[in-house]
Amino acid sequence: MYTLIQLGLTPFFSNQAASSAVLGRVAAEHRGGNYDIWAHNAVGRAHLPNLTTPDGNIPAVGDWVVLSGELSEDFVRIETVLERATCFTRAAAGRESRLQVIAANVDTVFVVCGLDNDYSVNRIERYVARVWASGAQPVVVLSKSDLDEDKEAHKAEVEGSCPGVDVVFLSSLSGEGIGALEPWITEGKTVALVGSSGAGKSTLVNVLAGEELLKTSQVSPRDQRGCHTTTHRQLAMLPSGAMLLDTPGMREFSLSDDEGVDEVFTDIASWAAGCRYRDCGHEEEPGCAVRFAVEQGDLPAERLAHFLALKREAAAWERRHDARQRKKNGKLWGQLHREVEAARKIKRGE
Ligand SMILES: Nc1nc2c(ncn2[C@@H]2O[C@H](COP(=O)(O)OP(=O)(O)OP(=O)(O)O)[C@@H](O)[C@H]2O)c(=O)[nH]1
Ligand SMILES: [Mg+2]
Ligand SMILES: [Zn+2]
Repeated sequence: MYTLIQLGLTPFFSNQAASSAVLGRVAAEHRGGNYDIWAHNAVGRAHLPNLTTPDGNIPAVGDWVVLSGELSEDFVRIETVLERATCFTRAAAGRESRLQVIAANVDTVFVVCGLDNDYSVNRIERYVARVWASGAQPVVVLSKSDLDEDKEAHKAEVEGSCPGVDVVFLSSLSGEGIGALEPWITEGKTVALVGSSGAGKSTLVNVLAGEELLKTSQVSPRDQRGCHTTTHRQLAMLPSGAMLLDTPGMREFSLSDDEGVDEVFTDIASWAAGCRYRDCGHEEEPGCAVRFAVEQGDLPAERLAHFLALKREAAAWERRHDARQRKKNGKLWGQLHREVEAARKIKRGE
């Protein structure tokens, strides 16, 4: 049982609610609008009858919410979702242009990547960009160091590709490097773990918790892929007083905007300051200092290629989203027009 402060409550959240409001934090989400809630010295369930709050919000794990009453009462409802301090989202799978909230109000995101077949610098860059966009601090956790002879070189490679981001390697099996996570797992802080299925996220949570809180399972021996063991997002309290938010492994996800991309590619941004045109796309434009840096061997061509690919991908998503939005607005106008026409007919007595 914990106080709200221990659960991570700060003035940013408490200032948004009346002092008499019953606050809680979403610890897990279940089907049918049911949520596990942590509140002041209480844990329990709350319900969201219409799947959204009266003001149209959908709570996510990590959210601070206003409850209709104490958790000890029957049928407690979630009334409001408080504004988020940070929010890690991704473009939802499928063609629909929708954003999915993966983790709300986390201080740090561990981007977990296995030092086995899972290892991919491009994927790490993509995740780190999303973390920068979320407002949380990214830390790259290279897991399964017991399987990798070149762990030092891989760590250096990731440090080079994500300037200013802490990178640690560790093994949940041997215990190597686990202590390096201490600065981020302190009392009242929340840390989300994201990455591919089988990267070792839940195993790491169990090691840090000192008990088997979460189910884990082996990656497939054939293609070394994980089998999506974790199926829902969930908070876990550590002995250190930090909260870990375990998430289901994600397949490749696309970027919904280019926020955070420049933060990962700060080197390209600083070369770009020398381009002739302020809005240089670093492709065909004359006087491009970025392409010049590549020609001079100061910037790896693959790094520029990946940067441009992420920018194009974000632009494509935004275009699709805009198109959908226009269609939706078009429908709305059509409906409004029909309603107005119907009202006129009634008025005219037709
Ligand atoms: N060799 C080695 N194996 C590890 C390590 N950490 C995790 N594993 C193994 O990797 C497999 C997958 O671990 P999980 O913790 O279930 O992976 P996950 O990231 O939670 O996967 P999903 O829940 O599917 O997203 C398990 O068989 C673990 O035992 C490690 O440090 N070293
Ligand atoms: Mg898992
Ligand atoms: Zn340029």
